[in-house]
Amino acid sequence: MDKLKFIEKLNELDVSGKSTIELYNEISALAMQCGLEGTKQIQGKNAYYLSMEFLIGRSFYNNLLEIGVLEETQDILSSKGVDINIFEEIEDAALGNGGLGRLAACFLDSAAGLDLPLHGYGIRYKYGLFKQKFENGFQVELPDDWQGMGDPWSIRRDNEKRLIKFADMEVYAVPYDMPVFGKRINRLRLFQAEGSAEAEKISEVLYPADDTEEGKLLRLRQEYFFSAAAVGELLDGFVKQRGKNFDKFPEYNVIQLNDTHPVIAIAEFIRLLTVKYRLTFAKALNLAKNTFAYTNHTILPEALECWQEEHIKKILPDIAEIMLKISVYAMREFKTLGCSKEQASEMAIYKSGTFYMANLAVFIAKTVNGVAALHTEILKDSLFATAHKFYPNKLQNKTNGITHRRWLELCNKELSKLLDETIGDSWRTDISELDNLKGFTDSTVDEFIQVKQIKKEQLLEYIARKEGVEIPADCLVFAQVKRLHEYKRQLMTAFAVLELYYGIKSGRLSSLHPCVFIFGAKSAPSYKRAKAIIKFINEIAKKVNSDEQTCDKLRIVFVQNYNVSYAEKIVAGTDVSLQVSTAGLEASGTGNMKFMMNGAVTCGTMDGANIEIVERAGKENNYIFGATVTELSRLKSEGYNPMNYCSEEEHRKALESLIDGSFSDGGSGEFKALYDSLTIGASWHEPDNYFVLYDLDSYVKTLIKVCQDYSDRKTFAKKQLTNVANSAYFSSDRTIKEYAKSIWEI
Ligand code: 26V
Repeated sequence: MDKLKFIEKLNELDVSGKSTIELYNEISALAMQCGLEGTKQIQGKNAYYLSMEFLIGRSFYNNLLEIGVLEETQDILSSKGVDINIFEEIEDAALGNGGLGRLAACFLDSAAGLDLPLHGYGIRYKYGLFKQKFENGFQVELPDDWQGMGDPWSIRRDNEKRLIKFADMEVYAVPYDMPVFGKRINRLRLFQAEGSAEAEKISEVLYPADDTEEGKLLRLRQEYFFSAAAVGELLDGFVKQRGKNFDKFPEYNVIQLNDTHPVIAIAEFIRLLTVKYRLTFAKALNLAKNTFAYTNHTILPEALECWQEEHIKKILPDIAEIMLKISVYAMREFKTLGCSKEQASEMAIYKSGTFYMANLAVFIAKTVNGVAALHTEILKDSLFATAHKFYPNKLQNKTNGITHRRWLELCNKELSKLLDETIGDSWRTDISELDNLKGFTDSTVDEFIQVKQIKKEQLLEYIARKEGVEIPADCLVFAQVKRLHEYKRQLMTAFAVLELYYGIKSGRLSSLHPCVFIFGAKSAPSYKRAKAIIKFINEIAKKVNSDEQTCDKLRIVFVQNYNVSYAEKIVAGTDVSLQVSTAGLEASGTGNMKFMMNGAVTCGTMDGANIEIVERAGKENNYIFGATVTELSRLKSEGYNPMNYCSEEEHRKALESLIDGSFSDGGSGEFKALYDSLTIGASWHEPDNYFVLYDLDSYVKTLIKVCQDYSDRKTFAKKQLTNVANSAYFSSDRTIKEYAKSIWEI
């Protein structure tokens, strides 16, 4: 890396008359040129992360930070009359949905920072996750044309393209390489589909609608497309460098499968070894067993990939055949291990016309990991219980993490500076140094209060500009930002906030500290209930914010187009992080960690990584409420009747507001559908299957307690700072070190 050259060239740059996009492209290109100088060649063992999603966010500021020229760039540009913040109008690359994709990006960042050879493989979608806006409170989706701004951080590698074959079409996978800067430079390689118009559809959109057969096949093509391109080049590359003694392949390569989406890579690996390189099936399968590792990110059955045999046969007949062979092989192995018929059936890769990709992954992978302690226990006890019994050494826990470079250094320069002054700046390179904050003094607490206030004002100003909602800066800020899903229970927060509103209005809660609830979430375009929840919250916001009787006490805002860049502002300016999923269903959560590191307390359930957060920062410094996994399983076995939990006037009123005309769903009937889902259920589920009404009472009481506690700002700030001081564990540097040691052996 040549910093001096970059600075020299930036000084020479003529900025006059250039548009923001032109400047962005020119400065980025300069950084690429200088940043890439001295790139090391790969030696020894490398790890490869196969993922359908990489939610990298905006690269500009992050890359300049990693190259070590962010501050200089700011100064030089400012001397030329250019505010570095203008580049915030550049779109960020949203090649992912939520936590799973963002985790992949954090992992790449940490590995590069730790000098570990981890490289990503994925798809270069033409359109990332849709852009969201609200029209009359309803979500409207717009295409995310991120490449329209230029793509200065990628290098197209025409000469390394590969031909990927389907039964009915052939398509080129053309690599685009994005460097991942850190102590070393790693590579994120995204493949773009090229060829016929049909073929090019493969890399057009993230998550094509899969409610039709055509949509399902397209998704299957996407999964095979990038998995095959990745596995193909790894095998060919190995042969070129080291010859055909594949026994050595696992000594040099390990492939991490990010969820079930890329699991088809296993079948392609075996296909290539047997067909192209003429190995026996048993040998190829054995090599696969020593090469692949699998991470599970959810226990929700609807999110575990399954493929109909007819679909795979139609476009990938050889892969179908290989998977059937693996299945037969697995059944034989299960038998030798002494499995009963039922046990074998639970682990089966193929059952009556369907392939179960999670079972394929578990059978082949050397290690299978969950993403938080509770989640891993649930995998061991439920989802993969049988596999765990017969392969007791496969399952491991790797609690998620977040990169403290983006999620503290970059998004909260003020807090970072306070840390430098308090404990020295070595935490930036060795996050465990953050532990030294634990004995913080009173004066640090005062300074922290000031920092939080500054970040809050920046956030509220931004929201006022973007959303047109003014929020007083003395507010206590709550935030619930994450994908919209029923299990995450944004609807429960909506009910709770309504109860606060009615309480304030009636005078019963008149002494509450003024507060604001910030929501941010995108709903899958076809997920009706999730969209109805967005509309419901927007309706509540409209009513509450315009009520003169209460609006100096309570505000609500649902920000539009929540994304990585918005998240950077929200996590820094928030006091209370809402993490209220139904116990057992949020595998980990990573937003919870970002908030913690920026000094927000967690108000949440005993779920996912929340448990580990309060284990470290102390229950007394956070606000835990609601049913635990054990309580819920008891409740389920006894038979849960939600109507028994909303007899109190306040809860009843909140629930009924869905149907009593308090709010309008524009005549769509969607609010009634939400109401029914809670009160009578549906053909596919019991009433209130996420226990919203069960936990509502304790949720409201907890929120009131938070508001009361906040009135003693200093004591509350101590809780917040204690969270910062205990957050080192949640840096993805720690997570990556664990993967490197006990999974990848790099
Ligand atoms: C996807 C879908 C798609 C179909 C509708 C239902 C549904 C439900 C859940 C999912 C999630 C798929 C996997 C995923 O994104 N998991 C997230 O992974 C994060 C990183 O490990 C973790 O922090 C989150 O808790 C987990 O939800």
